[in-house]
Amino acid sequence: MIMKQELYGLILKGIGGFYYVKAGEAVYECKARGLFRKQSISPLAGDRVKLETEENQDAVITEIMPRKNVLTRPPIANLDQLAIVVASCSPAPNTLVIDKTIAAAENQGIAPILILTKTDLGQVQWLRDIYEPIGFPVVRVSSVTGEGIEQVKEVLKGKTTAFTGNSGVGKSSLLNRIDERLGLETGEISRKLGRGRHTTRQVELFALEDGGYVADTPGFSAIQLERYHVVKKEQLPYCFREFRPYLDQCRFPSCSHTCEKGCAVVQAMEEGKISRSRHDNYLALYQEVKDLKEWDKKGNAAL
Ligand SMILES: Nc1nc2c(ncn2[C@@H]2O[C@H](COP(=O)(O)OP(=O)(O)O)[C@@H](O)[C@H]2O)c(=O)[nH]1
Ligand SMILES: [Mg+2]
Ligand SMILES: [Zn+2]
Repeated sequence: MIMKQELYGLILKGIGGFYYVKAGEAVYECKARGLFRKQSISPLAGDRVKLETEENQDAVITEIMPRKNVLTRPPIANLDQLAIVVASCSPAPNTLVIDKTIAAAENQGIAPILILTKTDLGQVQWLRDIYEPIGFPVVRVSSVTGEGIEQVKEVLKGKTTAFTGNSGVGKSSLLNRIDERLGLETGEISRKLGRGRHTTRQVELFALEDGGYVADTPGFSAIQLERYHVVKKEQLPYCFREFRPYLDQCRFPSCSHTCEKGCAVVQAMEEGKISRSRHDNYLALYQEVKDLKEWDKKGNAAL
């Protein structure tokens, strides 16, 4: 008879003090040791953990493995990619939210991908013109016509990806098209049929048929996102990847790349090598973080 067993697994979700951990093909309902609270680290979806199981007792998470990265909005660890979902219309795209989210991902070394939904309603070429030249993949999809669904499946294969974006952009609809087993609640279903099988109140990772994991996340409004500081001002310029080639060419070593004389970033923007929209959003984010006190910054390295 096995008395005590030690296992390694992946946290799929945490809810009400319980964590659901996938170890092999089984999912264990676990509690976490008080230990983590003392270290002010709480287990997150995406965490690789060590478990102890004992007969007739709750399984317990005893250790969190070192994280390769972590986001606070959405709260998740160890992502390969962050899929930033934007609707071509309804709700209208907001480039400040997009750039803030991209910066948070870049700051953690997570690859941002843009997914442009509702292409049946509009095409928004101007968004592609901003993001494709910088090297961000922009996948266009419609959950109505099926456009781009296969392409998204390809992008997700074998990777761990969180979907983020304002509520109503079509995240859950898209994920349902990718894998119908997910049965995520969408705007329409909740109105017409009541609750779907899964509501998106917390982050939950799902194993995909073709390998890899996806997390649907609760939608955040642009205003909610405003409350989360992106990155420290020293790191912010590096989180705008197209600024990087210019950063050591400014006249002043302390250049903030906002308005200084001899700023190579501003000059590149004026010459059309950096998009005005991206630089404008850099200015807005810089204003947000420039006066933060140290204690304000703590724990806010991610979005
Ligand atoms: N026209 C159109 N509507 C869509 C599309 N995807 C989602 N919707 C609608 O947009 C609303 C919000 O979708 P939902 O998936 O719940 O968005 P979420 O909040 O981002 O998860 C629902 O009424 C969907 O039916 C699409 O590709 N085209
Ligand atoms: Mg949803
Ligand atoms: Zn500069």
